[in-house]
Amino acid sequence: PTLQATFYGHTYDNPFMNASGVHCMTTTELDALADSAAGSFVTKSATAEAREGNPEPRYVNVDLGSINSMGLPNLGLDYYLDDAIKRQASHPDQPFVMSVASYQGFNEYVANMRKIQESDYTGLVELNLSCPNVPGKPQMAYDFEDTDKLLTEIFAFYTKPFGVKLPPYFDIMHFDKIAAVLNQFDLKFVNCINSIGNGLYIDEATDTVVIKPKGGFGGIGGEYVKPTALANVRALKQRLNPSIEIIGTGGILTGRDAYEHLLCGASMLQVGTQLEKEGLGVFERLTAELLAILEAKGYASIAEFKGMLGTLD
Ligand code: RRO
Repeated sequence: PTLQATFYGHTYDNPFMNASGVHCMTTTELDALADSAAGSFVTKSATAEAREGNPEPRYVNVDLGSINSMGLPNLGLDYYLDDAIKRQASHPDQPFVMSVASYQGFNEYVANMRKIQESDYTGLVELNLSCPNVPGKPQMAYDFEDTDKLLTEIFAFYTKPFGVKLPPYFDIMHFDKIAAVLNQFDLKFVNCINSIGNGLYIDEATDTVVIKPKGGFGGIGGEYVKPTALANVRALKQRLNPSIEIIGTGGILTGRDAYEHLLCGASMLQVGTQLEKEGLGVFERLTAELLAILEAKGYASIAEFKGMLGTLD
């Protein structure tokens, strides 16, 4: 069988990518991702100005996942834009993804997208509407009206391909609402999910939190989040225009986890916590494990089962 993944009209060797934030801060880290077994990759979410981020410790791996409150540390939009412009010629047929966020809120999102529109970068952008870790700043995509306003303003001038990174939703009505907002726009993809925001992990030996920012509250990733991630992939796939593809992110530790995201309708798959824990070798392991599942089930390609989750009625 083949693990070839089709995404936004392009064919990738396999569906695996890093999740933004992991192994993608510098040109050196991005070079290593580009040379890895991953099918594609995404850059660290950029803000208009470079940022140090929150005080450390701000990322901790735990048994069943991770907790982070990085606070958008990044080298600034100009750095990632320069890197992407130089890099894009090396990936003409499998474009990578540039992640863009905002520290200040609404106006900075618009300004960042305007700068990309006016640049020579022609590739994909992932607009991060879901950072949970900036003290005092809400996650944009939990505000349906603001998200609608923001996308309306961006689509008034932006002509290059982009998608959005969403936070997890936990109510059927919220799936309906975000889908209704997103379906008004010619988005190329949505990425479900960012970390589950503002969890709390307590160290058993010391009875204290494990990360310093925000009194220990941070975004949860890893095994903890897989059922929520799968539900969000499935729910958005069922509700979005067929032209909007899904990137599945959350709880991918094994080939089986990857397979389940694909059953729910994901086209590409991103690995965050497990990449942080295991390093770039995770992509060789995951591709081997997913390939073995296709072989065992007699599938020749991902297209034969993508989105075909069984239900009991
Ligand atoms: O940098 C972060 O604190 C961070 C971001 Br921008 C995000 O989107 N998701 C996350 O878990 N951490």
